[in-house]
Amino acid sequence: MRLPAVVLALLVITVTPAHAEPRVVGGVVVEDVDEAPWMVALTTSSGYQFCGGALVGPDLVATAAHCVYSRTPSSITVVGGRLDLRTDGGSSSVVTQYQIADGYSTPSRGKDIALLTLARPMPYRVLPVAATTGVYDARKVGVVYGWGRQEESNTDKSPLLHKASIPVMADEQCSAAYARYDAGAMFCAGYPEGGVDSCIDDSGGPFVVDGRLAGIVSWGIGCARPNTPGVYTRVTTYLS
Ligand code: 4AZ
Repeated sequence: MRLPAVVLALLVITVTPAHAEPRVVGGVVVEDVDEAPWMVALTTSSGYQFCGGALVGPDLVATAAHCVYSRTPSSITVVGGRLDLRTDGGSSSVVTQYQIADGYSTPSRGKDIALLTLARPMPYRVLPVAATTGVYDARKVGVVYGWGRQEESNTDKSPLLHKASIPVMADEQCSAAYARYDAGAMFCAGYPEGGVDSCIDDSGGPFVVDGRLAGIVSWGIGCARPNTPGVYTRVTTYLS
């Protein structure tokens, strides 16, 4: 039997779960640098991307402490203005020094934030830092950006920047998921049914609410699992 294309399309739409596309996990490709001009990749000197970050000043990058604490500043290259990491577009700079939040030990204990100073300022629009805790109201929707895994157990990474919109989760729901949850240091984002999340190598990347840096990809159990949200550094606790 031959079905008209429009009927086939409807069948496909009905049987595809809402958040099933394998992208960040469940996201889409960022098509235009102007959508996220402040997004940067943290790479090794040989160009291997291991974390994300956001320009919060021309020569200042906010990222996760756990992305940098075991590395020397000069071994970290920051790449800006480049969506496709196979290209040499945009600009890059080594890090001259970094500051990690006082008392940082592991992501699940909080304080998972670092500020990197670049050897060369970058000519891109910076991301303002959230100024009020209203950005953490449950059901505010943020956008997370990264070059990380598109599925929890698939180590293939896309060289293309991805983004996904994810709602902030209420503290009570996050505490139910994680005994270690500390509402002063973190917040959670995710759907109860899972499907959309940050994942390995998205760490350090921005969670943007109302055009401002509200969170930094920090930790979680796996990626995009049901009732297992991603955990983000609560930026307003540490930066102003
Ligand atoms: C990680 O290991 C990681 N699903 C990042 C984000 C999340 C989990 C793990 C959140 O870099």
